[in-house]
Amino acid sequence: MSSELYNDGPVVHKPTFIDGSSVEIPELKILKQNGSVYEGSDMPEMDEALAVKVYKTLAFHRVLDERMVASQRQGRLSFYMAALGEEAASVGGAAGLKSQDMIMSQYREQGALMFRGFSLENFMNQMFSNEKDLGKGRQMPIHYGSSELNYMTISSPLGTQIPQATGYAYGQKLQGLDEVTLCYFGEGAASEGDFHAGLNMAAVQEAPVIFFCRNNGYAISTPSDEQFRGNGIASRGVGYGIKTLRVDGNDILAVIKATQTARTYALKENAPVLIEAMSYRLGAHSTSDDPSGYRTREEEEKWQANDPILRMKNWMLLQGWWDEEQEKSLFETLREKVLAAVKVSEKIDKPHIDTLITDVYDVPSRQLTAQLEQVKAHINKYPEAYPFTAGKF
Ligand SMILES: Cc1ncc(C[n+]2csc(CCOP(=O)(O)OP(=O)(O)O)c2C)c(N)n1
Repeated sequence: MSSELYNDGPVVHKPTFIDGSSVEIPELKILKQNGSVYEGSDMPEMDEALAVKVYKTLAFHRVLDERMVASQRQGRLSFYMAALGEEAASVGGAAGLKSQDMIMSQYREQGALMFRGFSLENFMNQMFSNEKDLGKGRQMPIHYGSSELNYMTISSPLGTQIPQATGYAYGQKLQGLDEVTLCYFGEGAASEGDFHAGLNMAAVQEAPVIFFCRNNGYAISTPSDEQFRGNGIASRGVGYGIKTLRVDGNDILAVIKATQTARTYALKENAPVLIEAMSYRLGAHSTSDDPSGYRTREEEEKWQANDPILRMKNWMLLQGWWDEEQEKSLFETLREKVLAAVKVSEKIDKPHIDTLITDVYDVPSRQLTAQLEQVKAHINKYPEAYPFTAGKF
């Protein structure tokens, strides 16, 4: 292929810069904050049962976040990351997929896992690193994963899941499966080299992967105007030859519609899609952060008025699919359940010490086995210094 391919623009005879202002990126919006729908909107495929499931997932997300931030403040939990104000992006993304699709995420997309049915106990056991944790207590809280639910285990290094998602989707295509991979990341992570590798590879290898960027305005304390100077993340998709959609990330109907459309396109054309969901990180970056040091109350208040959960609730009320009575009882029940689950999970034993060396390799090496014996001898010598493990082996 030659460069003639893309010389379909006008010819000029003086040096002429092109810049972002020559590309306008529309933002898909379907639902207004008062619950009414913009005239002429294409609605997502969603019946009452799905809508109720989506709404209950959003509510669970809000309650879990509130309770776990509080638990961390009480010192019961080492760390937590809430997704306050951004719940529609992850829940809506998962609701636009089929259950066989793979999801690879960053760390603020627990809503997708909730939508897929990861149990309250599974969330708790991971956060409390106890012996029932599917990840055997090895990772920090919120690094969930579930092979049963096609949700790849989260890892901390930013952006690494992006080229991996491309590879996974390429494998799905080669096997002729009716599946796509959806890969979540933040606008900060999109500055990593892995973002560029992953998108270019997906375009060239024609992989059915949906790149789903949550643009919430901040990467910890870094505002997005210190992160990049282009027109968000969406403008980059065009440069890689990837079909791109920008969507209001606080509009659950728009997010579901965008994801459903992206899935259909990715499967039919064997090609990637980039979705940029515009939102705002209303809470702190994590329980180790305090945003009052780098942004204003006024800015936060403006976004509080855009609450995605309230927006969906208003729509559900107008549809006649929800009422205030159900609302009250749902939130009360959820709060009780989450609190009860904390009390159970925090008391469950830590994983057995032998699991320290399993899964490093397929079979523990001789060196690892010898090191474990040394650790055990040490603990036996100073049992009072190891309250969780002493006396267990
Ligand atoms: C490779 C790498 N660099 C730095 C970090 C530290 N870090 C953790 S989260 C974060 C900010 C990410 O921001 P963004 O991708 O916008 O997601 P958000 O937290 O806003 O949801 C950084 C810099 C990391 N985990 N990995």
